[in-house]
Amino acid sequence: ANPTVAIVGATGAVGAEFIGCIETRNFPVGKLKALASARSAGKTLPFRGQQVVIEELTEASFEGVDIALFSAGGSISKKFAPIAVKAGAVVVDNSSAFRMLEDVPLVIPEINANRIKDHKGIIANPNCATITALVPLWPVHKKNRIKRLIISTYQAASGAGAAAMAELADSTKAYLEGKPYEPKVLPHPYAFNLFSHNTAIEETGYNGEETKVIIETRKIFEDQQIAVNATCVRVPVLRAHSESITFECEAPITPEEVRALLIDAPGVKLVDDREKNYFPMPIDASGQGDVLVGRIRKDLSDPSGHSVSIFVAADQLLKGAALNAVQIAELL
Ligand code: A2P
Ligand code: 11C
Repeated sequence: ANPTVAIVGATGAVGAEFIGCIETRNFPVGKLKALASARSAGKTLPFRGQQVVIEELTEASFEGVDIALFSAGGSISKKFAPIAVKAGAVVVDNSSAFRMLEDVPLVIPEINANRIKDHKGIIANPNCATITALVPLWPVHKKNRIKRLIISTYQAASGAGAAAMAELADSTKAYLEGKPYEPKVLPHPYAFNLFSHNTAIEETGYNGEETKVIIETRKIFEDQQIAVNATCVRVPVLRAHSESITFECEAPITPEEVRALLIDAPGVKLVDDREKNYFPMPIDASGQGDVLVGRIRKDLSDPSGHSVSIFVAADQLLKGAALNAVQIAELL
């Protein structure tokens, strides 16, 4: 029989995309359980032409569930993912709660699908900024080890949830109408502005998002020596993250070699038209599943010829979150 699938956080920005990906990819589902907070219980959402009644997430929610896709925040995952596993479900968790645990695979299917089989009930979906960078870097790393990586991100509202997307729209409207707007979700004015990522700054001087990119890269590439520097910034874009990436390889590498490695790489689409000045843009990345890659060029600050710079964009809610999780579920 087809599996019973639970969506934890079904009313959220990622939750809606879990359901969208299940529909568009024809993921076989016997029964869909939509779980959210008590605030949403009793409301309905559409699934394959029918209305599914949203249930309140409780400790009893996972009876009979085969696969549970979680995206309701780290504390909900911490409490309820072990309960789901105990009830017999396999959890694909989109939060950061379990990513760095040794017995939890951290999976990007294009890179390390082979790790899925090691799971003990929970498989972690990486951070969206990590996924967006690593999908195009993996074919390079496999061929010519990347020893150093510098990443600057331009991250969309969706990474902070549906309420942050609404805040971007509402505050922009207020700004254009000359009305005051008090930020409720993000810590700074969002309309016509950008700011350092809203996660807390740690002792290192790096914020939580930057630290995730650094440590998740090492775990996914299974390379503890790779040197990573990240600067993560929130920009007023709705749902696709962009990133400027410079990487230094162990052996010399040319932009042409990088292009050849990426042209047929899974999950990658080259958008690199110098004549038309047409490169990856979040508006093009939105709503599709590939990481767009362009601006492939020599890093002129490294005359030794070991370094290349690229610019990438990917839908944060799809490849950055829901699509990656559903791809993992498909492999399960
Ligand atoms: P709800 O809509 O009922 O609050 P986003 O990432 O877009 O902010 O969405 C967060 C998701 O997590 C929503 O589906 C939200 O449901 C869900 N959620 C938040 N708190 C809880 C909770 N205590 N129990 C279950 N689901 C929760
Ligand atoms: C953002 N990447 O864009 C974050 C959202 O660790 O999964 C997801 C945080 C995480 O703000």
